[in-house]
Amino acid sequence: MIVRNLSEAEKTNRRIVSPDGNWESTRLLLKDDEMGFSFHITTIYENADFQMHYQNHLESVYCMSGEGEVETLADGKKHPITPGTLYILDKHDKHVLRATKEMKMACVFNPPLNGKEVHNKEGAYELSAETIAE
Ligand code: 9YT
Repeated sequence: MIVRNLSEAEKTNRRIVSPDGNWESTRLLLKDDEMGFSFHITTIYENADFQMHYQNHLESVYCMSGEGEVETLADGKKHPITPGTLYILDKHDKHVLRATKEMKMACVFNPPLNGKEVHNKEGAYELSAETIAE
């Protein structure tokens, strides 16, 4: 069994701060753990408004606190996000995420992230990235 704690992990290099200033993410479970998915606790900062397109990954995102919306760009639909909302990017959907209040999200990625990924210019993660050494 593997047991990890968020407050402890936040003090390590598992905490990744996005250079674009929109979010930070503590990556609690990664590819090296060999579970077939990764699991992160992500903070989307208040007033963040940015586009993503996970061409190489599927992602599910569960809102634990805060408030915002996610817009799918293919159809222009805006979905409100409040605590309890789960959005599932099952079609590699190009989307915009907006936070009206800082949001805490639990995120699952398939395939799992290596560790150090930040978005490329298309808002995707590359399949190869540096791992986090403990
Ligand atoms: C909700 C979302 O996709 N935020 C971007 C960061 C990502 N969840 C991550 O890398 O943990």
